[in-house]
Amino acid sequence: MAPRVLTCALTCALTVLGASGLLVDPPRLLGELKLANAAFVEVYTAQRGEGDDVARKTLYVSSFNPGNIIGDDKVYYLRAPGRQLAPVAEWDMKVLDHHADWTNDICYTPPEAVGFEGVTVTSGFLVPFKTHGKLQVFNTEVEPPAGPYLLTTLDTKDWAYHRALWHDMDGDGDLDLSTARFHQNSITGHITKSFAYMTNDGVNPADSGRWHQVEVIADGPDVGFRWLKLPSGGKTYDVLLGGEFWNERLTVYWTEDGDWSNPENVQSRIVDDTTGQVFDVFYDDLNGDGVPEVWASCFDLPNKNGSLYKWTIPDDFINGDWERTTLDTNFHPNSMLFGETMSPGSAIIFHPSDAARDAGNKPLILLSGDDDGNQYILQPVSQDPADWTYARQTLVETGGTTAGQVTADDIDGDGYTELITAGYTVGKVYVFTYAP
Ligand SMILES: [Ca+2]
Ligand SMILES: [Ca+2]
Ligand SMILES: [Ca+2]
Ligand SMILES: [Ca+2]
Repeated sequence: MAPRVLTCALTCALTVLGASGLLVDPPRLLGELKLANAAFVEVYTAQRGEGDDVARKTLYVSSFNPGNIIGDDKVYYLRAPGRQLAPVAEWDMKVLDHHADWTNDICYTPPEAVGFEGVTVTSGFLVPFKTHGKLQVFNTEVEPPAGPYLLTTLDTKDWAYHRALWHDMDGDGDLDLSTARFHQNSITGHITKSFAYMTNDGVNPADSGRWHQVEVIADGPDVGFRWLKLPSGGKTYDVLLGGEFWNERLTVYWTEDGDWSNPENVQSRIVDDTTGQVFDVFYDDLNGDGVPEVWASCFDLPNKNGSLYKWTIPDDFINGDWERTTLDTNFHPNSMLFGETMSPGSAIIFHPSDAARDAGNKPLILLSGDDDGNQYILQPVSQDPADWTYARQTLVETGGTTAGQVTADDIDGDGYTELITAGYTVGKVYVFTYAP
């Protein structure tokens, strides 16, 4: 079924709002690619390699299927997608990996981390046969990419990994691999949460080194997290922002000297424990005042209602008030026979064009409804930094139970942004452009 791009009601509403000249016309569909269980999508522009920015971009798509009980959930990649926009339907996706169960975020790995540029593929989930997650690093400087190099060889239980960010955790100058993870006891159902890092001792992952693990926070960040620099008392701190799914709270963690190697030195503050489940957390300047906000997609499980919130970070993140604003609400997931569902999900900010960014306009938000099967564009109705009102456009109705992740990038370098979104249940990747 073709996606219905903007329902009539919304189009009419937009026409009215468009008269103010503030809202941008929706992007046009460039094409759809059939790809079974397409889940997470990312585009990274390599620092190293031949050619211009367009040539050095790679699209990654991960997938998972509860029916693949012997574990062949694939991760795909496509070099220079912007050179192949016509037609999208014939994109020849190559397999990056088929060694992991239930692959999740595909995270960027900078050359300064381990000597080569690449990606880290995270994996693992709750469902039977998919509980043994991994952190696998690939060298994408070579074709085909080399790997996987497994950095979780010393795991002592099955962990589900959703994000892995390179960050110097012990202050020695080497980037370590920080990650949030969780484990469910198969008998009691109890969930163990763990924020940890894999220690970079200068051993190249390709040399089969065993990267030893340090658990930094027990019972804390488990899925989504970000690294921030925030001020308090005239000092800038290295801050871990945790979107805690199982604990249903937004939390900040810090140490006095930025050394995370001793868990006893970690301090914390709960920012908000009234959000419900936090699907993911973000850090961007949404209102164009030059100061980033924290924002998150959250789901109130008892009331089956999803919301997108932002928090204004106080001048003193430890002692000040974090003011919350609801950017949008009333997201309602489809139900499933087995397991809980939620909405909304992943998101990214973008400008429709370089011209809009250069003009200093507020960014738009591309948001996945996840288990409501849709994807949305949230557009600020005003350029006033004090106005947090957004108009919601439905970009895609996949027609299936669950949509996937979303990303935005000018993949062909023409100055207009492309939106790339996954339809998980229907097995499709959609590509839109703001180019006329
Ligand atoms: Ca280090
Ligand atoms: Ca080190
Ligand atoms: Ca701001
Ligand atoms: Ca473009």
